[in-house]
Amino acid sequence: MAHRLDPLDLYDVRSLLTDEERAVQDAVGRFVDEKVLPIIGDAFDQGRFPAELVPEIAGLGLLGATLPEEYGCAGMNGVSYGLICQELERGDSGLRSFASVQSSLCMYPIFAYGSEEQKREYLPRMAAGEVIGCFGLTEPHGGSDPANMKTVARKDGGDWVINGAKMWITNGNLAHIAIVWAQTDDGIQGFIVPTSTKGFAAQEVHKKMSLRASVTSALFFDDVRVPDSARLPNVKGLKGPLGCLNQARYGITWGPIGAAQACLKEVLDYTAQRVLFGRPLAANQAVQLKMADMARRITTAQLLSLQLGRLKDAGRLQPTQVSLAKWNNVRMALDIARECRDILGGAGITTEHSAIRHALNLESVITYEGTETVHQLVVGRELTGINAF
Ligand code: TGC
Ligand code: FAD
Repeated sequence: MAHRLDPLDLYDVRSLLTDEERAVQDAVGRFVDEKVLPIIGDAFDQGRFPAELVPEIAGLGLLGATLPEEYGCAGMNGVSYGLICQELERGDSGLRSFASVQSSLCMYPIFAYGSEEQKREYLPRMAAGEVIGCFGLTEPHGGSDPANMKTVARKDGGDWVINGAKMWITNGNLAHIAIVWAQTDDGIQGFIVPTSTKGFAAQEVHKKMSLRASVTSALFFDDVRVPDSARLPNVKGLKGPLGCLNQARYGITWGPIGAAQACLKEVLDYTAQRVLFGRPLAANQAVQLKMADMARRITTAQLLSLQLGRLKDAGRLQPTQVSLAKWNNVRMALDIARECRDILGGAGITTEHSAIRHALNLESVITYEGTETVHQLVVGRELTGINAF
């Protein structure tokens, strides 16, 4: 047989990366192999975020990786950020969530909308993992329609007084600061709220069957008073939070590729070893068809995200393009993880193998950062010019 291709990269997408991008992928990949994979099944079982990994994640420059070095960040390009997400999610979606929220939803708005003082105060310590952030946009009455938020910030002299609640907030109980989006007389505005502020409370969500190695919380604001210097001065309106989501969703198009690759690798190994009816499971046409179809879908997703990254680095990324890739790539990974769970048979139902953990995690990933339906409707609106929300 001719030279065997890499089953997890059939189109040699890696050859389209620069040396620097490949070095980033290798460094994060080593970290995931050595530090994440040995512990993550147990962390998921225990419903525990592996906080002990944060110093090394920060040490590798993975927090706020695309922001400039003058703020203590690594100054990488968008493709490198994507590869970071892909490798972290090959470990677990919860770990990638942690990095997405810290980087795209907390450091990015401070960088893009904050004052110089805010950038200098927070970004270096956030890059170092000393200050952890969370991002409060979703509210209990309906996350898909954030324009209808009820949380309000009222001006009181030189201060702002915030009242309301946020729901399903990643890192909520870990965070030192919350980026809080609230309705004001002047439209939606963002505030950097230290979680030690009087009137702020975070309550962890329990009984989760998904993203168990990640902290998810409800946030409550009861007359939370912050000075005007806590307000992000350079944006007003929904485009503030949606601009952050654009960054995070871009990374999320890459992450599930890693989860799908982990699942496919697992079933390639398993079906080669498992002998049924006198031959390896992998020798059955029905099984090969399924695995070939997984490789097809992974390859398509890889090329989609890489082109998205090149557009991002050229400053030409459009939100609709991100929506299409978030929809395609998360759906691809969720379906593959479920199919891999099936191929593993009974062995697929425990966290000794990763497929069920990835499948359960991806049930959150397909809902957060805009549900699959929301992204389909964004693409539909682009095609027709008609808003069907
Ligand atoms: P519309 O009222 O038309 O637009 C408002 C303004 O925003 C601008 N805009 C965007 N800007 C940047 N990026 C985007 N993706 C943008 N989409 C819209 C738009 O140009 C406009 O600007 P301006 O200057 O004219 O005021 O709003 P819309 O009709 O586009 O939005 C509707 C809809 C449904 C798409 C939007 O509300 C939406 O995306 N809903 C879903 C909400 C969502 O995704 N929430 C996620 C919460 S965070 C989270 O889930 C974190 S999980 C993290 C983890 O653990 O990894
Ligand atoms: P809803 O908006 O109530 O939607 C319910 C259903 O209705 C969905 O299937 C949706 O697709 C569908 N639907 C909605 N509108 C329409 C329509 N017009 N037409 C047809 N169908 C429609 N949010 C944050 O702000 N910060 C975070 O850090 C964060 N982390 C999260 C972590 C986890 C683990 C989870 C699960 C969620 C997180 N979220 C976070 C919230 C997430 O963004 C929301 O769950 C998501 O936006 C959907 O909102 P919802 O859950 O209120 O569902």
